Amino acid sequence: MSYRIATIPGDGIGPEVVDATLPLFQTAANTHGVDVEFVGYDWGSQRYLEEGAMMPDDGLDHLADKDSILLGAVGHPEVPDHVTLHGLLLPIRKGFNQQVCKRPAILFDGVESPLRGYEGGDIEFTVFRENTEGEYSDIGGREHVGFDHEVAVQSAMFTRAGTEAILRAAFEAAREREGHLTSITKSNAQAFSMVFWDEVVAEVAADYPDVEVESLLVDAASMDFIRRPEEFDVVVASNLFGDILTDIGAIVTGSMGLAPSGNINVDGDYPSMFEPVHGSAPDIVGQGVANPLATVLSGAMLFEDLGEEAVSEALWAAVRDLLADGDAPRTPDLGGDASTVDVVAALETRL
Ligand code: GGG
Repeated sequence: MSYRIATIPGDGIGPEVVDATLPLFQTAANTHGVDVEFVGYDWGSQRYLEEGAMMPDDGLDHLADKDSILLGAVGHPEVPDHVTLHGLLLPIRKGFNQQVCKRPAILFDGVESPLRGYEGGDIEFTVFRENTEGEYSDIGGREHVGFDHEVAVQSAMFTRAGTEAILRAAFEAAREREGHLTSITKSNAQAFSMVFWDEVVAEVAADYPDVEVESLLVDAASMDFIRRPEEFDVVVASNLFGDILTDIGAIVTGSMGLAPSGNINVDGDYPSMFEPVHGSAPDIVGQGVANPLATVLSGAMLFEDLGEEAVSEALWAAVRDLLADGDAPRTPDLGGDASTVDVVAALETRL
């Protein structure tokens, strides 16, 4: 098989982790008889500063004919965060109907959790985050700007189709793992959207009698991600709650630098997009020490999504093996002093 994959390195450490890992993906693919062509797009904050837009008006047209998309990071000290998100990341997620965001949190062998008493293999869950609506809906506005009576309104929109799509994806995953599902809400306070969410959970659950369902308020869930992370299996949450919870999931499993994600177009009409959960990390940009493993695992998820299981498995196995080896190089976020390229080179030898 042969694939064309769009790459958008983006801002900050995005180009460092994407540029370093593309040859690794090429090797993994070729080793398993898969051809890959990477088509790069230098969109992001630098383009915004020079031309006034993060990507061209017809940006989605450039991506639409690709088999998949790999993105690095967005965020720049001189560009407001809402501009970077609304100028690049969100138009792709929404424009390509990537309703399902899948974010695994795994405590790998050889990685230390900041939580006492946990070791490799103890924590492994996946958060399914609704990805195109909810609290990220572009509905609202500002009035009377600059006056004492200035108003800002931001509405959250939950559609039946979007809510059902994320819930079905999560229930399917729970069934496949023979596991259980935790639905996150704030339905005690948000009596419209979250009560609706609970109702759709109950409807969808009727189709999955084999899946045990637990419901948690997001405040309790945030606490329990730290207090009892080993008890989670498949977690499903709205756009904002999912974003917040996945940062907690990343840190309790050792580092933001290990957390991959996939933004999935479930009906296959448009390309899906894969990206490390971490942002552009301006504090370490240019030092060459960004952890490439979240990008490598995002690539593994990308190949799995394309149906290239062998390539995906090879990348997962290389990462597992590297982390389990106490003598292997690791970047400073994992307590080592290796560079991004050292880690990629050590992975290359394991493919
Ligand atoms: N690697 C993706 C990235 O740069 N994310 C930055 C971010 O702030 N994302 C917010 C979100 O995923 O909603």
